[in-house]
Amino acid sequence: MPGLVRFSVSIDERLLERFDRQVLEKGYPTRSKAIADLIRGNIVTDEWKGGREVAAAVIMVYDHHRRNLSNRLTAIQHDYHNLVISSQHIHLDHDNCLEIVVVRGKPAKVAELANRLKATKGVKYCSLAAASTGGDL
Ligand code: NI
Repeated sequence: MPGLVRFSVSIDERLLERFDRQVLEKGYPTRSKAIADLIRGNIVTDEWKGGREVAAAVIMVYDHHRRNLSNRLTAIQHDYHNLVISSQHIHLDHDNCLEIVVVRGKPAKVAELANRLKATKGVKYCSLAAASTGGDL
């Protein structure tokens, strides 16, 4: 585990005041933790742009009563079986299902899977939560 280093930054005073308000509002224990999170966020953005292996969750809400929909969504996931690590199905209520599909792979393939799921008729909501495999964070 690498050690901590201190460094100084020169920044516009008003920008720092604004940042410190955000740090407070978001409940960060220290400014250092907030800055480290910003840097990590940038690294994850670069991982997605650079085509390196990433991790993500695809979250869907869909109509339980729609004929064959559950089977269609499962078939799409089988097309990407190399990506899919796990999936969880939650019966939200009598009519609605929520499904979380956890994936790991190249960003373009992950986005392709998410887009195919999203475009399926009967899917009410689908969102891709971009994450990282964590190695460089
Ligand atoms: Ni269900």
